[in-house]
Amino acid sequence: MTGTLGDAAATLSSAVPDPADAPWWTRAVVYQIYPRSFADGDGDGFGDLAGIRSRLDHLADLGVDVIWLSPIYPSPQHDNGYDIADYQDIDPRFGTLEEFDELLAATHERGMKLIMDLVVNHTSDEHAWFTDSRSSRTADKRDWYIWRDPRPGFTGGTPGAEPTNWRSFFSGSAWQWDEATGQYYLRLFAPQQPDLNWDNPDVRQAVYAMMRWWLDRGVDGFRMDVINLISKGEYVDVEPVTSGMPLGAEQYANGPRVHEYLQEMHREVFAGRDAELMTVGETPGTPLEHAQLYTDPTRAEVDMIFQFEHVGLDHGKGGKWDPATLDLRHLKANLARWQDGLYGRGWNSLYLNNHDQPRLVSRFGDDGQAAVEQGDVDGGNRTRYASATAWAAVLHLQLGTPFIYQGEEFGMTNVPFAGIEDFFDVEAVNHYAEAVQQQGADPRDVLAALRLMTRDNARTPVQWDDSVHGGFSAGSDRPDATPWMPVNPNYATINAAADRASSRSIFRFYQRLIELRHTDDVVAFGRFDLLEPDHEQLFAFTRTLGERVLLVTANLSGQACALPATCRRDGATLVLTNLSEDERGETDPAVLRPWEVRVTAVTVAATASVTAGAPDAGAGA
Ligand code: TEU
Repeated sequence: MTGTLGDAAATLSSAVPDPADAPWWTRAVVYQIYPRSFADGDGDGFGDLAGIRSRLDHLADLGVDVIWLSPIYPSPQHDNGYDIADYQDIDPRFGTLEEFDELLAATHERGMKLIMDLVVNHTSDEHAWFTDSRSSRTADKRDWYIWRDPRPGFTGGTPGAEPTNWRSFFSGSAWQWDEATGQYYLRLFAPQQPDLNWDNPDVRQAVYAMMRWWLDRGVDGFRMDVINLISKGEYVDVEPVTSGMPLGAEQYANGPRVHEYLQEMHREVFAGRDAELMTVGETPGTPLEHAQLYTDPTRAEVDMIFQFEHVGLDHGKGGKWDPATLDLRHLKANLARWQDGLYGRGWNSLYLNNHDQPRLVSRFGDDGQAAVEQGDVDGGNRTRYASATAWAAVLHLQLGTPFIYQGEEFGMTNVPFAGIEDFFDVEAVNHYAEAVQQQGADPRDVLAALRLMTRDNARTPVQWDDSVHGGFSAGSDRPDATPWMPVNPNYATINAAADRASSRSIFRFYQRLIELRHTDDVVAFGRFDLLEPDHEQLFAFTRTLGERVLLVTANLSGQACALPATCRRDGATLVLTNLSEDERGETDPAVLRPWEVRVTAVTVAATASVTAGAPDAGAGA
């Protein structure tokens, strides 16, 4: 393991945040926008800043505090913008810097903050830095990237000549042959995404200057893309290990100088203004021990990270493309370990989906699509509502900062992709090519895995209403513009307008969860304690802050389940449920219905003091 864990761990702080002076983001909820697919303001079938601007009130109504924008910078879009050709401008498909400033102002006017996506482990191969670097071996910026000679005894560009046996996240080797200069460059992702050499101080200073430029423009922080991969170790072959990370990761995940560079970044970019800002590091392949280092406030690295262990528990031995059934006990154990492990030491982010993961309700819940196909639209929507809200509650009522991915707030589902031609994502397309064409896998098996796990499940246009293409271009002068990616065919019944008009509204349930985090400090700061860890249907836990205890009990299955005595408290007050008015009337305190969530509160000192008539517990229904 790299990154000097030992001695650093000894110096970790252990201070539970005091609600009185805790950072603002400890009570915040973040909403992620994937601009390509959020809303099309100019009728070209491609999402943009004008489209986002036109839907800001949807976010303000939801009650979120921060908007995270996935990349909007000039990019050839080989990886949908995560291949940046110019860090200090806006891709014309999304708009202009002026439009960005207007969007930022409109966001701030609504009391929300906006954080940008910082993608600095790699650039686009069309970035001027790389154009210079690949121009010749003696180019000024040659050392801004990672170049290596072919493996000794091999002719460059031939199989096996790659400097090490490392693999890319997007299939194939992590090295790209450059005929012109006769060397390979490292690219952990696509060939069009060469890795920057962070050991070069000029690279770091150029990145810090760019970050300060955006902060001076008024943005409120950054989501940092694969920030734990920036410090590489030894460029040597490695033995295959099953880690969910590509071959070679042990040489660059949480590398030797990563913490040093993040502390330097904090000094150079955030020092003196970090109280108003928020940073979240995306850190695939990061164990809890490193997370404690990254998020320990006394170390001044990042405020929180995205851990990946909990979104890898339904990956079989063959990794993400070998889907396996999720065992709820494993997920509970993992989340509880992170809740305990960062309590008073760092800070968690809370997410179950984003632009890289399948849709939450389809993956973890029951999206009701099977029932709909049988003609039972109501039944399908009822199940989708119940399972989406049950999972939302168990996620949002944990300790940490919740992240909502666009469309999650009204239960968008995975997509019934037919053939390989329906996929757009470089990760999926490359995997299919490698598995079928190179490894001779049965295309039906590969497609079945792609349908379940592809990132494209998260990338279809947002379904605003039941008008043409789900209203994706409704705000433009060409509302029937053909979207860059087809809208999910279920948009006629699953869309924001229908959900908000429904008696069972997932949107209203999220509003209630966000309101609870804003108003009840036991949600933002209470200690987490898991109950019934071995129960296969039930996810139950308490949150305790002083005398106030919140009890969360959720049946995360399609079958009713008895509520153990450990999960019942006398004199408890109902705070939140996803049951409708009439269903609540027939509730059996000892049984949870399929996908029922029940949140109650007690005051441990004197139960009598529990506030009678707590605000309307029955959100959404
Ligand atoms: O993702 C990094 C990352 O871990 C993912 O590639 C992940 O391994 C994969 O999606 C799981 O299937 C970040 C961005 O979020 C992603 O969209 C980019 O493609 C990637 O970095 C490269 O910038």
